[in-house]
Amino acid sequence: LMPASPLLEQAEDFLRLYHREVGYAGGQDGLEARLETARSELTRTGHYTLTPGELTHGARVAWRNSARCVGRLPWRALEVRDLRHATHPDEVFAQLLAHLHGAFNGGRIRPVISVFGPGVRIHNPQLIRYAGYPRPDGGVVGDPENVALTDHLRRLGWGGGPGSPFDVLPLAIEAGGEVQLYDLPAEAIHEVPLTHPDCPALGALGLKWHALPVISDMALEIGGLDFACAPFNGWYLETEIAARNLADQDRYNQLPAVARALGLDTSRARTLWQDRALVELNVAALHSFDAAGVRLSDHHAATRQFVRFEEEEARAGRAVRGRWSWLVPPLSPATTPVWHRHYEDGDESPRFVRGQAAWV
Ligand code: HEM
Ligand code: NRG
Repeated sequence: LMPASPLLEQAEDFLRLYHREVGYAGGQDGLEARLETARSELTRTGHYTLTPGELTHGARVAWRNSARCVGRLPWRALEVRDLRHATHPDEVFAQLLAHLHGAFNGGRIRPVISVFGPGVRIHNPQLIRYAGYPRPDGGVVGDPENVALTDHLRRLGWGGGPGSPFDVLPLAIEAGGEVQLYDLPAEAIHEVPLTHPDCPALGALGLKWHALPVISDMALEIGGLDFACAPFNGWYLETEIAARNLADQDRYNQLPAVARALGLDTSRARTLWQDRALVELNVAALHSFDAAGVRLSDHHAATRQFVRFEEEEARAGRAVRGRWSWLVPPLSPATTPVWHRHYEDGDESPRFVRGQAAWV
């Protein structure tokens, strides 16, 4: 009899899940044989190795299990790049450029994840992030969310950018205990300037956002194994950019400027100038990404697709976990179907787990 080990148990759970959902050649015998190779590798080395097929399915299931993600319908289409051999920072950076290029795909964004080898970590929470520079008056030039990251990169030796509100930060890639900084070349960064279909003054505010959200601070956990560097992307939902990043008072805080561009009466909250500015900023984001040919979801389509995901999962006999407060969009929430539904939160493996920030 095997000594009970948590890693062995998690390995067996995942290999059984893989067999249920994908299947080993040879049916039940195939599963038993695979369990045996995993057990013997674990006994010999304290570790076991996922096959490329297991890694691919594990990453897709981690997306399917992401309770805070409203975009899960196409979970089977996630492209998984098996880069477990890559452990040198230069190689990691080159592969990240290839990831950005393939995922952007000329604007027809594809969901992609790159899974790197042991000892690799990216300090940036996303591959594309805008610097935040504190001003003497207590304000911030750029993205206030990234002030600590910006400071950390400076301490690692970054000289600083031109000082615009949208300076793209360099990447800090750690491998084998050593950290190196890399500037992203301009051709790796796609941005969309925001214009409004019938308010040119909104376009004149000089707002923009980057096309790709590539989350790089979450570990991918499959069958008890942790892949600390496994950056993934889908495409943006318009509310992420226009109802939060550009709108929140502790982010770019652009609603007052948008309201002025729209000529709204901002003297009292009761005119609903913030609400009206918010809607038009979201209209601008959808209009601009469409005009640029860059994929961007809207909260009505995305939430309807999420309900389809729930229906497909029910048909497959699987429970869907969800965190209501994250699934519900921050704009016109009660006009979307998820507002009216109940969700059970949960955290099943395979899953994505946020790592600790490198600077704390
Ligand atoms: C969270 C949409 C693809 C995994 C979210 C959020 C949105 C979203 C709106 C909430 C973000 C927030 O409020 O800050 C989408 C859309 C996708 C997509 C439209 C288009 C395909 C993916 C992919 C993965 C993924 C490909 C992983 C393979 C997650 C995870 C979270 C999340 C783990 C929680 C992040 C956190 O805790 O900060 N997604 N997503 N999503 N998504 Fe998706
Ligand atoms: N709200 C964050 C991004 C979080 C993840 N969102 C996605 N993920 N769409 C922001 O930068 O605004 N994705 O993998 O597509």
